Amino acid sequence: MKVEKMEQELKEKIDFQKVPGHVAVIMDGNGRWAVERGLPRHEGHRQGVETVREVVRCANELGIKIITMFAFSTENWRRPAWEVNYLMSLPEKYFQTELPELIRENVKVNLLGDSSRLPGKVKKAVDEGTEATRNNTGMILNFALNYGGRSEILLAVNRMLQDAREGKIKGKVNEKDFNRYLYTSELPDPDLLIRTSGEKRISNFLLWQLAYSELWFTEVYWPDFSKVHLMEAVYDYQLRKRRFGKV
Ligand code: V0D
Repeated sequence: MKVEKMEQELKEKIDFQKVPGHVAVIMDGNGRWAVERGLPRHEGHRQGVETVREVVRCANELGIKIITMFAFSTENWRRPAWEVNYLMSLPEKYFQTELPELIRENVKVNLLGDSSRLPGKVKKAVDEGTEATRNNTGMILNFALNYGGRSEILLAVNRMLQDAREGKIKGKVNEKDFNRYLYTSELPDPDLLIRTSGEKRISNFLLWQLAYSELWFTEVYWPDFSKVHLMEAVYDYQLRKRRFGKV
């Protein structure tokens, strides 16, 4: 079937009053996509940025309020230096091409992760991009960069211990108190997690926040992921919610 027709059919099935408010995405399979085509791995990452653009546009059209994309994990430093170097050039490239549209579309870009340990030029690019969209009030676009779920939790625990030593914490802490110490303190938990490329794991992404999220997996590699797949995921999410509501 033609893509336009599939998009149209999905658009008619989706209940625009009940789209997931926060969608998290593990963008997996860029390297494999390239290697299967006889291309160098970085071609997969380059194509992956194109997919980010299309998915951000589509999420905005669907009325998704927050989208959080796993761009680089704390474990990814173990990759070959040339690949890490290439990946580290992407935030700057991304903002060079996308910033005008992000501003026009009123999208606010945020970073989740330890940005203090990023190379200077990456931190600068990210700071400029987030600063330029700081006052935007539309969709929130989070990039998890140098992010790990367990380190996020440990960072939260250690910051909490510091506050306790300073006498700022009285008695026991609850989930709501703990939430204030996470990178996502200002955000609701994801309603839906999408992972591409056939892997069915969380891989240290948003460990605390994904506790109650719906999980949606596809065999499709990230560079081949498109509007149709995002709409399928949203539609499937709505089917699950409807079934759940009936019990
Ligand atoms: C490669 C597929 C956007 C996944 C998408 C540093 C891996 C393309 C960004 C980005 C990457 C990050 C921060 C920011 C703006 C954009 C990005 C990396 C990799 C690793 F503020 N895509 N992207 N960052 N890929």
